[in-house]
Amino acid sequence: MQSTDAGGLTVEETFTITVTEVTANVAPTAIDLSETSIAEDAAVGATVGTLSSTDANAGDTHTYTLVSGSGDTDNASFAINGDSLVTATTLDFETQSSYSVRVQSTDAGGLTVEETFTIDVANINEAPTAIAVSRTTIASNEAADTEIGLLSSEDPDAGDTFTYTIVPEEGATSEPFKIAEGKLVSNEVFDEAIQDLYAVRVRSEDAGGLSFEQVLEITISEPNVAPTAVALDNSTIPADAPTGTTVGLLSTTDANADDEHVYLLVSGTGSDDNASFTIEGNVLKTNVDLDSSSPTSFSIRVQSIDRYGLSTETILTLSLETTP
Ligand SMILES: [Ca+2]
Ligand SMILES: [Ca+2]
Ligand SMILES: [Ca+2]
Ligand SMILES: [Ca+2]
Repeated sequence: MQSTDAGGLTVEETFTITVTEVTANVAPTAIDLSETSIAEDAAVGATVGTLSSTDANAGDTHTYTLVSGSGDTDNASFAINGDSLVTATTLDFETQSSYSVRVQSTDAGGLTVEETFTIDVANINEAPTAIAVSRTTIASNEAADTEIGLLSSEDPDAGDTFTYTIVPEEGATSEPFKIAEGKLVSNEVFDEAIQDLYAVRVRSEDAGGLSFEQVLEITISEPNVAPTAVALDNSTIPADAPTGTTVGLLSTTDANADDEHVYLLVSGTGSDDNASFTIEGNVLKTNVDLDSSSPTSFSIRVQSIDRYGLSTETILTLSLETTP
């Protein structure tokens, strides 16, 4: 640049002009969550992950909020603490394993972007909480190794598996019970006249090695006797009876009030029509299609076996209703 005065004298000087580009603020374009999985049972306030934003303005700062909109289903179960997404409730894998939240990032200039995240709750193993046995009685005089009942466990983890052991009484010299294949089994011959109630401490250990102990009470009942007869509550089959029609319910006469019975069609005298019927539990059903062209009288032979293996057999006569 040159400056000339009134007399024509000049001076020159060089100036450097720096042009600074002032970039306008633009909205953030994406939000990132550093971790999208958290273990179940984490304390309330536990950090799921850290939030960060993609923003063309270098050095811009961002604040995060949970906002309503698509994907906000589980916002209430979480909170924002600074730039951390944290839990606002205890997460239980067995109750809900996947959560959805909607997060907004607001930059220093007030421009925003929103994004939806799926949070997976990871399963952790939890200890069993209860033990049960399917039967709590055994008859006097039964041999050792008699099955008492099937053991089962309650456990928060679906599909967990369990190993059972007897926890001996301190100072005990013998153990009246043992466990075989998940069943509580007798280890001696009981006599209700001597002792009619026992307590046995059982431990259940789950597949992950966590365990629970519970005392089960076993009652000794009167000696077993064989059942004496099988009865059917209905012996008339409807006129048109397709395969699978229920005929009636089977029951057993047995002096042992709390006994249980399994029914079978067995060969022998009176078993002529066994093939036309089938038994499911204590329900007698037809095993062929019966109609007006079928015989009208049937004879079957049914065996009832009690819990300890004693049995009786009865011949039952059935008739097919004839259409008038
Ligand atoms: Ca910005
Ligand atoms: Ca679990
Ligand atoms: Ca478990
Ligand atoms: Ca019996």
